[in-house]
Amino acid sequence: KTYTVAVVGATGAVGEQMLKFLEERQFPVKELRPLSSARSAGSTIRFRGEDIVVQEALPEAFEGVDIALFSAGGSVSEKLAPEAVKRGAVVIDNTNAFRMHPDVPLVVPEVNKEAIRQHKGIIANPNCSTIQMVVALKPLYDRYGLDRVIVSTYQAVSGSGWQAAIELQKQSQAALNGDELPLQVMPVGKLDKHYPIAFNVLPQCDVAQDNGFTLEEMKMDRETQKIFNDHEIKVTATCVRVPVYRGHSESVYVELKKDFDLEEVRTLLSESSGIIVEDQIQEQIYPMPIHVENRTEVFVGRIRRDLHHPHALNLWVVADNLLKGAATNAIQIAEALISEE
Ligand code: 11C
Repeated sequence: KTYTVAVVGATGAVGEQMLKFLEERQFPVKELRPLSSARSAGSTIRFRGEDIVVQEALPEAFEGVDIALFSAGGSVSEKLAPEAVKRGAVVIDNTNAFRMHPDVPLVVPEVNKEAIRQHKGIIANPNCSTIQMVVALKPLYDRYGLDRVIVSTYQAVSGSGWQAAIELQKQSQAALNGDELPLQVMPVGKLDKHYPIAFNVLPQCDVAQDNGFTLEEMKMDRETQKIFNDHEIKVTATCVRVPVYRGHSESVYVELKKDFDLEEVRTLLSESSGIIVEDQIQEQIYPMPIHVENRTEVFVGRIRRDLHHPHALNLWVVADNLLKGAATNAIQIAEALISEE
């Protein structure tokens, strides 16, 4: 069987990777329909050696679509995902729009693939920072039980889209030339106040919440509980933007429910699907964003027993935020979906 697949946000940072990945994984595409805002409509994308014109994402564009991959921002998904579902498509949504909706499964295939079956037209792809963390936590959760997690992130600018990546480049050049820095996107494009990301770190990756956390930090807590279907897991996150183009890194402190053997932890992680362990600090071997670009796995290193808590360990987790953090996970969901048919 082959499928008509729409990609909404086809010209964006994640959309581009979705197209590339559909092609690389030989997803059974009968017709590809790249969709975008009116501004980018009319441009072309290349898919399987052909130039395909990008159409404006209007409700009618979903006629005959089997699977619609959305990555064009929450407001676009809110407006158009129901239109796609109405016309018979299954939506895999990469935005925050429906993730917490009780009828919408939130899926990381390595953790809760079976949740896909409960969909009522929309399946949500979690936030990039959550995805890579839960992939690393899953084997530990299954073997030892998970009590609490304290995570600090080091997030790449591409998480905010290509405009942010361009801003990092322009600011870096301007700073080295001693010129005034262009300030338009970071830390949060839609807010009025902007700070440099070049030669800086920004302790804000999304809008502020009333409790003093940012939305990105709250996503890491709530999404983790929903993906594991365990509302006892406690996640405290501090999300930070760093001047890296691609690849989110995370320092993760994990309190398990029982004691563990460190070698067993290394074996468990390295034998788990989607994880690569790079952990030889004496040899200076550990994951780094510069090494994970275009890789679909989650990389784990710096695995060490906590100095104080008897059941706690510390991990360093790195993944390509545009791939496993977004496009790869979405296509894996699509693959799992069609494998059920
Ligand atoms: C970032 N995690 O790096 C964000 C991007 O909820 O899907 C993805 C936002 C989301 O800024």
